[in-house]
Amino acid sequence: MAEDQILTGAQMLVESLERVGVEVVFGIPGGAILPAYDPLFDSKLVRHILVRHEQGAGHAAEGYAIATGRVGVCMATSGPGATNLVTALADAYMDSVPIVAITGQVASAAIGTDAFQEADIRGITMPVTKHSFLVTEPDGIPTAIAAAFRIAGTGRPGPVLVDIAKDALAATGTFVWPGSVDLPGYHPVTKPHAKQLRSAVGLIGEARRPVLYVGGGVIKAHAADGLAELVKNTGIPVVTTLMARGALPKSNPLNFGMPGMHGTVAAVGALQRSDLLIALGTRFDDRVTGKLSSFAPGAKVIHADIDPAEISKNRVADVPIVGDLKPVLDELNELLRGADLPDFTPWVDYLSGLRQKYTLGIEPTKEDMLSPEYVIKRIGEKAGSDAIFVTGVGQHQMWSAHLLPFERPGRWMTSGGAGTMGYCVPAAMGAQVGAPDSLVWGIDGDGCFQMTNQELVTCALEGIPVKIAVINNQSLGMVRQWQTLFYGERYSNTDLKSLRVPDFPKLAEAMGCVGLRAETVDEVDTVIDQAMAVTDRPVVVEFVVHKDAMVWPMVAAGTSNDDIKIARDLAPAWDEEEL
Ligand SMILES: Cc1ncc(C[n+]2csc(CCOP(=O)(O)OP(=O)(O)O)c2C)c(N)n1
Repeated sequence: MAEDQILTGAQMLVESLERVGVEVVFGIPGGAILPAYDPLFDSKLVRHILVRHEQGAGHAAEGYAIATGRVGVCMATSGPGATNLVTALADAYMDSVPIVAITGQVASAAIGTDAFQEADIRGITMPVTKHSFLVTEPDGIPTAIAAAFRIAGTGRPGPVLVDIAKDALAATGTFVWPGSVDLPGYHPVTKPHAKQLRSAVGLIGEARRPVLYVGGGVIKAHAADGLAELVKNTGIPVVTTLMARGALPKSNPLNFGMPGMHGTVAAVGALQRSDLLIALGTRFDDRVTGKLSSFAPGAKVIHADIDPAEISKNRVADVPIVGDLKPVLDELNELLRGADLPDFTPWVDYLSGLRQKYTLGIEPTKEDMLSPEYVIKRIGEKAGSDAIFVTGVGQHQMWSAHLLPFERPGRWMTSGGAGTMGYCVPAAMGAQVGAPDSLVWGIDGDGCFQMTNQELVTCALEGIPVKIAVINNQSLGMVRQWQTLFYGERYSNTDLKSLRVPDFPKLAEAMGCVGLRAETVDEVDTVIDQAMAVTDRPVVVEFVVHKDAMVWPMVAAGTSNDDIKIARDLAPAWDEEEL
């Protein structure tokens, strides 16, 4: 389309979305956004996927963004449509996922009058968006869209809201596409400071027990290759947080697994006994640090992150490095290539000993019921490391984080920061849209699944053949686990009674999916094979599992990582003298 044409604001919106390269929008129309849906109907470039709940649109945009490395897009009308997006925006904000949410707003003259379906969505979402715009003139739409995509996808990625008044969509103006987007005050620092990098190398040279504490930022920065090289160059052990599973292959002997509340003994021990944390794209989250005052007490800290606000937020950094992790790692590798580093072998041997000693065995059944860990492990083994895995939140999420085959970055999607139940099904839908040729397995809890499973209708009708495993322990398992451990086994309101209500396979069939169920060990592989043979429809597989399985190891909330338990009332022996 030629520049300087007279268009409606709605046409400008669609033209702008096409210009920034949007392929797909997940959304639901309504009064205030309706003008935008009219030209969208004609777009040859932008596919609109009509979801069943706006929260689903938001998580789908997240799944799409993670699967493709692009900015995901969701759209909703004003008021309740927009407020239904809030959870997904908060989720994307906590996990630094680049999405743009476009919402219709009541006509500009009615803003502030409690008009029908009016909600101050900018105000509501201000704490959970990287930035937001309220557009009240058609001419403001192209600039807002260009800026929103730039902000969402650069620096530390995150969600951006563009709220557009209905009259701005309906009115006409001259379409002018901004050649460059001028954003005063927005200049993410990407190039790390050379002096800081040299200081980091100095600290590494003095360390005896260093650990690479790797967060999701490494994956966001597409810096996994640089990390692999750093590990190879230095022999420094690695722990990868929940968001960083896949940043280094799980099979790498220097990968000691996930730290944190449900981390491995080796990973938690590595952090606690370290004398140097090299923290990369991670934020010292309380789920990793446990009681902060006793976290890694003997360690100096090198902290590299693209967001300066993260540095020294929870733990003071001795060497702060602000920058994009790709150049950070490339330049560190350059400085460390051929460097004469201390021998870290005793330290690595100590951690390898912990890993060997505290690897948890997995039994297929417990009291004749399937064990959830066994089911999840089998799904991972049969799907393979090229599959994309998406989870809900709870016990099944933690078992997945331990047991799936993480060999590549960008194949793992989970709600880490917000811990949003209901994330799995819609995020898997978005991932499958972004990666149509990939095998996408969602691993969900029976509680989580009941929050957003209606998006399987969307999947069935739109030809999005995700596979969802419902790990049915008939309870809100993670909460039940806390009740077992900390509330004297008083199971207040965690029993979902979901043995046959809902009947998950029948519910799946009703939504246009294939529905399967496994209750015995023999059935597990059979139903996984059957599910993988279906390529034209979504599949839901219910695995009926034991409800008393617990996630171990565990650091109780608010306690020190030193008090990690490997089973109820059972602490690891640290064998300090071996260090
Ligand atoms: C939206 C939302 N509500 C409540 C919670 C609190 N919560 C965390 S885990 C959990 C239980 C999840 O149950 P289920 O989906 O069955 O998974 P399981 O733990 O049994 O594997 C709850 C209620 C949450 N994280 N998110």
